[in-house]
Amino acid sequence: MYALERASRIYVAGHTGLVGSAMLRKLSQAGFSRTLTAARSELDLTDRNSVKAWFAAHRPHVVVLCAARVGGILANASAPVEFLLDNLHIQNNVIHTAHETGVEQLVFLGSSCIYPREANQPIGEDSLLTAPLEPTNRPYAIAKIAGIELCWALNRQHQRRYFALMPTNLYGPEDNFDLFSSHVLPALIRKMHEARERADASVTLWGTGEPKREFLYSDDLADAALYLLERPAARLAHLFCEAHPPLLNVGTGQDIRIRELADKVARTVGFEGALQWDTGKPDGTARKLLDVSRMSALGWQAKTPLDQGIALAYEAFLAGRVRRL
Ligand code: GFB
Repeated sequence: MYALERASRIYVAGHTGLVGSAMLRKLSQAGFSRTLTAARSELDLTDRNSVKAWFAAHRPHVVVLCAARVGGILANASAPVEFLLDNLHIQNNVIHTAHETGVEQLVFLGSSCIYPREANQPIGEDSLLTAPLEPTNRPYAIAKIAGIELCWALNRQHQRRYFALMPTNLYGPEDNFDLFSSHVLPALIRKMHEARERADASVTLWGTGEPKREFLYSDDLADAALYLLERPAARLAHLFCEAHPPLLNVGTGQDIRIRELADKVARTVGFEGALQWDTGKPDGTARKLLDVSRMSALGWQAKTPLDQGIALAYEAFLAGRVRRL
């Protein structure tokens, strides 16, 4: 297995997004000096020939694949074709080309929505493909499951060491704060911040507020990815055993009702008005708490408590550290 060195060429695909930017911060803090990135104008990841030419020119040793079409519940439901096809193109091009150019280690990023809608809670890695998916994000989930399968197939057939991390709902700097396409936490921050500035009496949130979600600060996910890349091969034997797909859940092990999350965001932002719930908008899955015992057994735990993370995300929003669409 490739031993990571401070001089390794690590390609972070999707470096301007929520996860990719966190990965760059982490690698830079840890002293990796040869991180590779490519602007969208320079490299279209949906185009196989461009990806091949870029890999041939830059020869990364390791790839962290953070690039993806992502979005919240309504974005997924309103553009199912793009959520399926863009993700399949990006991941097929990057993972396959990485293999063809001899990249020994690759981290692929998925999402907890790959698991069945009615999975037992907390959701263990073994529940993959055991029952139907949540319909609001099924196209995205199926693309991500195909990416896991590709990593697993390359490991079996070509002795690669490619693995996938399944984070729970992420948030942090460089998040998408667009009110239609964002995830819930950035949406709540922006809605309540703007409502406070306008002195509105109330904000309208989506669904019933009853679903529960688990939230992970993006820098914690980057920390987990680097932690695993630096582990000796023997410690990761279970991850690369042929009988199981090479995936690990990454989360905090704790979830919260959307209603309670809204109260926390209101306190952070200083919004004192009322919360109204638009029940015409979808709730999505009722709960998706990850079982993080495999990561815990490997010695890793999330470090950022939710209250601190929300404060950091709000600071980033105020400082304009947001993803431009
Ligand atoms: O974060 P979110 O958009 O996506 O929504 P999912 C989480 C919950 O928050 C849902 C509620 O029950 C929403 O109805 N919510 C309340 C809001 N107010 C708002 C709001 O103003 N904006 C948004 N966006 N939600 C996504 C998947 O599912 O999770 C993706 O669609 C991915 O594929 C991602 O897996 C992690 O948690 O339901």
